[in-house]
Parts: sequence; C-alpha cells; structure tokens
Amino acid sequence: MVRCGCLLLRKYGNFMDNLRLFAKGGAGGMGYPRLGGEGGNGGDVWVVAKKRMSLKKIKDKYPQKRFVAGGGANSRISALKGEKGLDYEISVPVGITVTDERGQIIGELNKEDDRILIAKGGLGGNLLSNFLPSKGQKRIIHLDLKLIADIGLVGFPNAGKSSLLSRVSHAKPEIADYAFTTLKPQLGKIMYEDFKQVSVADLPGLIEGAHMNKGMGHKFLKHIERTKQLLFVVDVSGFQLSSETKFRSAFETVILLTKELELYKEDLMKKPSLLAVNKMDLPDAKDKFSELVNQLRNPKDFSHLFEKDEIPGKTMEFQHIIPISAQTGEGIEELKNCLRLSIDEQSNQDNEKFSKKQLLNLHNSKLSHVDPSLKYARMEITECH
Ligand SMILES: Nc1nc2c(ncn2[C@@H]2O[C@H](COP(=O)(O)OP(=O)(O)OP(=O)(O)O)[C@@H](O)[C@H]2O)c(=O)[nH]1
Ligand SMILES: [Mg+2]
Repeated sequence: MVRCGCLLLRKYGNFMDNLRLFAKGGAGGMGYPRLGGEGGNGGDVWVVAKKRMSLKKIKDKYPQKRFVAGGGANSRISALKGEKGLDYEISVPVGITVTDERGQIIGELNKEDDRILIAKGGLGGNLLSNFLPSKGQKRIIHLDLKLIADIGLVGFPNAGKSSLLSRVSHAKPEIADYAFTTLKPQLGKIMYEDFKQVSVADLPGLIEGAHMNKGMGHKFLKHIERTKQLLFVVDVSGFQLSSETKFRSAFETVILLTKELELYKEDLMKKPSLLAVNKMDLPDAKDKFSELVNQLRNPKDFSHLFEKDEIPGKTMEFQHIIPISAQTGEGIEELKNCLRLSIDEQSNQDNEKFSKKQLLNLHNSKLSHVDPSLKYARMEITECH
C-alpha cells in the first residue's frame, strides 16, 4: 500500500491570485473665467467583473499595470460646459476583493458586471475654484482573487468526490450512482484536533473534452482555478460515462484529467496536487491500485494506451497518493493527514517567500544610502552565499 511515504515532491508553482495596479482619475478641464464656463470633470477609473477574465490576462495585457482615465474638456466659447473625460473600465475576474494600499477593503466583486469606482476624476474648473480644475485621484489598488477553498476535488463523475466530502466534513452533498450528481460546488471543512480547518470544495465531475466546454466544461474548470491545491479523486476500477464511450482505467482517468487541466489552463498544473484512489473496498482493488502506482511511476511505458493528443505535456506529480474508501472509511485519516501536511507546507513556503522578499527590500533600501560603488561590491558578496 502506498502511504504518505509515497511522496513525489514537486515545486510549488505561482498561481496568480493577486495583482497590484496603479489607477488615476482624469484631470478636470479648465473653466472659462470671462464667461463663467465650467470645465468638464475628469473621467473615473472602475473595476468591472467579467466572467472570462483572469489576473494573469490583465498582467499580460497591461504589463505596466497603469490605468489612467481621460481628462475633462476645457470650457470654451462653443461649449461653455466642458465635456466629462472618458471613464476607464478595467475588466477583472469575478470573485475579487479590492483593497487600497493600506489594506482597507474598498469592495468586492462577486458576480458578473459588479463594478467599483477605484479612482475618481478631478473636478472641472468653475466659479468656486476660481475656474481652476483639480487633478484626478491617484491610487494603488490590490486585486485579490478570493479562493473558494483550500482543496478542490477533481475527478470524473461517480468517482466518489461527494462521498469523500461527506466523510471528511459535516457537509451533506447529494450522492448517487449516476454521472453529474453534483452540479455546483459544495463546501465542507475538515476540522483538525488543533482546531485548524481546511476547506474542501466538492466540484462537479469532469469529462473528456471539458476544456472545449463538454459536460459541465468551463463552469467546472473555473472553480478549480479558485482553490489552493487539487485533490484528484479516481475510482480504482476506472470509469465509463456510457456504453458509447470508452472504458477508462484509473491510470487513464488520471492522465485524461491532467490533459483536460492542461488544455484549459497550463497554470493549473502548477498547483500542488494529491491523488486519492477511491473505492478500495471493491474486489481486486488492491491489485488494481498496485498496477496504477506502477503506471504512474513509469507513465511513458504506457503511452500506447492513448491517442497522441490525449497525452499531457507533463505528468502530474502528486505529493501523496493515498488509497481510500469513502464508503468504509479506510485511508481517510491518512488522507486528512496528508492534506494537512501539504497545506501547511505550502503556507510555510509562502511565508518564507514573503520574508525573503521583505529582507531583500530592506537590504536594497539600506544599500540605497551607501556610496554606489560600494553597492555593487556588496551585492557580489551577497550573491556568493
Ligand atoms: N463501493 C464504493 N462505492 C462508493 C465509494 N465512494 C462512493 N461510492 C459510490 O459511488 C457512487 C458515486 O458517488 P458520488 O460521491 O456521488 O460521486 P461523485 O464523484 O460526487 O459524482 P458526481 O457528482 O456525479 O461527479 C455512489 O453510488 C456512491 O455510493 C466507495 O468508497 N466504495
Ligand atoms: Mg458529486
């Protein structure tokens, strides 16, 4: 039996769940003192939730991460009331918390088309301001993607994801012997003896072609993006959607699930992942499990089982592979321990990364006070270590 010891360590990737940007409202337009004309107000900068957006897309499209709205028009004889400057709308993903530089929450975008004003345009010049306009508001904004859970359950239909969630938490998801029982994410929490909680999202089953929107398709895959880690759940005896579709062994389901994630978004492959092999109470399960582990150790030797375009560029490297039975409870404690270990390890690495960054900032700010020639000399020394 492969226990927690079956560790295939991998580096944690950097799934993008936050972005810092600069926003500036447009300046107001000049007033017209002689005729009492008012300049137009500057445009405002908004963030607007859009379904198909991701923080990565924003960063790739606008590497400078600078968003400035249009200026208000000056008042003139032909148009005494100057026109308002153009607003700037930044499309952001749904499920974002918007905070300012001090960490104060400005608002949340929970559904499509929700919008928040992040930088107000300046006022146009008028009588009160002696016809002088004001500048637009400047602001550093943080966008944080709210994760729906620490762990997302990924698997073909009927693998036993909902059964597993009901085993490890107090959640009561629907469980049934047909595909697509779960139609939207269900959340549960694993409680540990030291009161630590790890949230788990039971997600709708995935089928081949999900990246092309088959089955629950994108809806399902979008949820996977919003979990810290993935727990693949596969039926040790394999899966067949219907008599018209191919039977897939447990190994094939792992490979095909990986391929679907890769085709949807390669970044998903960077998330720390674990594998729970379910239904170990079934006859022959132990032999099938050993076969699966062997296949996962040498995936290349089994590439003949797939069409070329079904093979993922990289095989998923699981941190732990745990045989379980959601029905009898076998392996469930082990699984809970492995999940805890993996989540703790990830937060330690995140903390470490954060401290290193802080130290580097501190180091650089100290160096900026010394003679520039010394600065380079010192940098070399630091790099030698
Ligand atoms: N023998 C056995 N059956 C199980 C086990 N876990 C789940 N099942 C059965 O498998 C069937 C599917 O279980 P679900 O938990 O609904 O599966 P799911 O992965 O949530 O399915 P979808 O919501 O359709 O994606 C049900 O009939 C369960 O009773 C197990 O460990 N052993
Ligand atoms: Mg389910």
